[in-house]
Amino acid sequence: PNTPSEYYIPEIINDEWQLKSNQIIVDGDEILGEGAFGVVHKGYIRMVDETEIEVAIKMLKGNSSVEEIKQFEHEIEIMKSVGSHPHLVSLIGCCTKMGHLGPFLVVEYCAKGSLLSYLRAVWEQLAGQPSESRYINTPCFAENNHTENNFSNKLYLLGDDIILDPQDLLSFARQIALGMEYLSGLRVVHRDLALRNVLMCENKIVKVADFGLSRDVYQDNVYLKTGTGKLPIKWMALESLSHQQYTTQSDVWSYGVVLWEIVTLGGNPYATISPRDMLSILRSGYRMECPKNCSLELYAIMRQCWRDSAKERPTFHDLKLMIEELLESDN
Ligand code: ACK
Repeated sequence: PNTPSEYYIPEIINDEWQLKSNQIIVDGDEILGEGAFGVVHKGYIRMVDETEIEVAIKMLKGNSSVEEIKQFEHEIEIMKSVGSHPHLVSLIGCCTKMGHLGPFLVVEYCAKGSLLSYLRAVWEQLAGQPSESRYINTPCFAENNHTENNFSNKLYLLGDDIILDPQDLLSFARQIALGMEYLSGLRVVHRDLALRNVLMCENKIVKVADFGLSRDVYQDNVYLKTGTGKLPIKWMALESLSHQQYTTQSDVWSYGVVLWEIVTLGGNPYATISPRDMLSILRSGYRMECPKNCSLELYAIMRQCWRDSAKERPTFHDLKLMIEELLESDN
């Protein structure tokens, strides 16, 4: 039940992460993302030497429930305990006071936004127009399979002058596996690993974000409302759908869907299947097909991630090694 937040007085943890409000400059005009109970703003942090660094500031909306505030505080605590890793979006500071801004969370700014929107932009450049189904026109891993189109092996992102090639796609997959290997080593389960939660920085560096459970529903159409909140059904492992079990091995299942999203340049998984039918369809043994232009080797990795039995799926360490092997053989 939603209790109004005015009755909730959060604990103020005065540690080195606590920021003072005069250190923070929120760019009120620049909203990076807006979800059901939170907003992500672009902002700046003023350092002691008066320099300013770009940051992303995640804050709750005014009408949040106690449950939402508690979840948010939980996310902050998880981020504090995780520390920094090159492939995880790291915490810069926070404010747990209920001020006119607080509580809020300050994380590093990833200039290119989510990898999902980035790859969809690449796809649109290629195809000339948006489409719900992005199975085709993905010229990755083109040597060893049935290419329908004669694209060159490089993808050009016009306007930005960035060239993206098949190696880059594998490199994204590797970087995500590295971040997840670290997170799983700390026994933190992500629960919402999906391309929309992978952010991109300069130099084709990608980082896993939103690992504190307080997921917000920035893309309403992919989360299905259930008794316990909204769930990203099409990224969820069988045991998460059937028994609400979330483990590192269910994150591995989601990683398999992420691989599929990368290869299809931001395709919609199980596009023709209703979220309500997902459990029975997966139980019947159905899995997504090999996307056109995806190598059989990479598809075999996805299929291992989607094994019924959680313990038979690879670990993130195994996945990192498998992707590295593909990267080497592609050279
Ligand atoms: O694809 P986007 O523009 O990039 O839309 C999402 C949106 O907010 C909801 O998550 C953007 N976003 C979130 N965190 C950050 C961040 N740390 N740096 C840059 N953009 C971010 C994301």
